Amino acid sequence: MNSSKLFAVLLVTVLYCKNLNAQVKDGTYITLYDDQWQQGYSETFEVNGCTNVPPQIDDRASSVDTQGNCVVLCADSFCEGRCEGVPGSSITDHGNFEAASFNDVVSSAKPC
Ligand SMILES: [Ca+2]
Repeated sequence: MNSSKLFAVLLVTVLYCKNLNAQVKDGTYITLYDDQWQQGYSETFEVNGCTNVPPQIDDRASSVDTQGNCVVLCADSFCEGRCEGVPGSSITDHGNFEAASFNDVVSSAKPC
């Protein structure tokens, strides 16, 4: 096998693996709402590792729809500052962050 054939085989293998990886990747999507009880302005986004929330909902979230996933929400970007698991931790109700004194602070999220 000459080197250009070897290169072609490697390229195809890399592209195939990348594609395979994309197919098995299982994204966790959540929706943050500006108001309590999943009301008002909202942003739905993929939580893939530690993810900063979209700037439009930064420091605004008052409730969340985790779409059945367990997520950790943090008060600062890059999953720093105070973090609370949903469900779990002090946020036991997805609909009311105020009850956990966690209103209008969420800046990042990560899977549990
Ligand atoms: Ca809010």
